[in-house]
Amino acid sequence: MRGEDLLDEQVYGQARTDQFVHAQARAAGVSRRRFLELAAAGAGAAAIGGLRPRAASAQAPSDLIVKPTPPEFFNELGSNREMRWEVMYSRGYVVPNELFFVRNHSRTARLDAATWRLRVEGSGVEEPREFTYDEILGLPSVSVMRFIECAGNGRSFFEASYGNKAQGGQWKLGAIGVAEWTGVPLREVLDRAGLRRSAQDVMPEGLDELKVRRPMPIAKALADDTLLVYAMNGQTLPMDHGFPLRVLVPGWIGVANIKWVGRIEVSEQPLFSAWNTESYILVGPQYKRNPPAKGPALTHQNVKSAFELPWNGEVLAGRTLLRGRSWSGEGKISKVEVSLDREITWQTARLREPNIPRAWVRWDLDWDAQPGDYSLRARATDERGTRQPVIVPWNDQGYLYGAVVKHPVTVR
Ligand SMILES: Nc1nc2c(c(=O)[nH]1)N[C@H]1C(S)=C(S)[C@@H](COP(=O)(O)O)O[C@H]1N2
Ligand SMILES: [Mo]
Repeated sequence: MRGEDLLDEQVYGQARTDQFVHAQARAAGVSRRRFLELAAAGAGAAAIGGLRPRAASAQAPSDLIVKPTPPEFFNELGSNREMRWEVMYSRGYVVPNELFFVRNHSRTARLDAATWRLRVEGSGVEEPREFTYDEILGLPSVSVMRFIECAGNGRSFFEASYGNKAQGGQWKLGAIGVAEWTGVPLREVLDRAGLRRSAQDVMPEGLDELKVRRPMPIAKALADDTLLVYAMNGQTLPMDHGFPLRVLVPGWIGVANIKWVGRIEVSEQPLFSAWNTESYILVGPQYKRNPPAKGPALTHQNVKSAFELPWNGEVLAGRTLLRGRSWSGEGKISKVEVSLDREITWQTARLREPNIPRAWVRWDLDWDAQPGDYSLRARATDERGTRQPVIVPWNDQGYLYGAVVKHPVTVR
């Protein structure tokens, strides 16, 4: 199969599943049919070492995140901090590091760059090797503007659509940020370890307590903008965002962007972890099981929009600029429409440059705001023609809520 085909979510998921099933069956001497039965009975994941996520040990909340996260900037959700969208009102293109959301499966790892090493190994490379921090800083580098967005961003809105809460942190829309990321193309490092043409999957692993790791196909690993990042908005990568080094996988779900990376496994075989079999997969009536994963593995983020306004907040009556941002994991935004009257009419918002693919576009609309209660709507269309729908199919873990959000505000 050609590499690019694997960038398609369905093709990737199915290809990997088939390979895995065959390999397991062959190795274990069981028939493919028997293997599928086992997997369906839940034995599949248990048969593969270390697939189940361990629970994070209890920590004092103050110990979970290093940077200050005052309530004016952030909503607190356990070990995570959600950016409040009103802090972006009238700001520039990027989210300053101090305001960038934090999503930690356990807690921020405190690493020392002097002793830190990056190990690149596995059947997909000829010469496994280690890199020091200085060696990484000495490699060719690039800077790109891209978003990082949690797959669970918008999860809380499943409740309004379905009357049930999806499992996981109840984010509104603040689990996203755009920054200028500076680092070394992952390709440069893989090449220096003697990347084999037969390499299939690349799995970066974090040095945090849970060793968070998740594979990507080689085609994505070799993309020009898939980076090993050491600077964020021109500053040394902050601890909470993965110091000394994190992965940037543009357009893909947040968890692909492994923080505190210490090891990269390159394999000629499909790779699996808890984060592409147990979580960050789609489980629900509309999705098929995909052994050893419980459902199709997520790849790209979808199309979303947010107003630069407080949630359930107040706006002063009179002429104002209604502002927001829209983004897509699959390309530039081509159109944004806003409804002030509960979807009776839609107006086209003005898009403001820059409009960078897999980052976001800022937009605005003149509004002569009259006193009253409003439920504002924004819907974006990306360059592939994907428009935000009215409703998205249910999935138990509440990923990829891309439907139009009803944003309550009061004008006084
Ligand atoms: N090692 C490691 N990498 C990680 C995580 C983690 O818990 N551990 N969280 C992931 C998730 S789920 C998201 S959404 C992004 C969040 O990046 P940020 O905290 O820099 O905003 O990091 C990803 N990388
Ligand atoms: Mo995430």
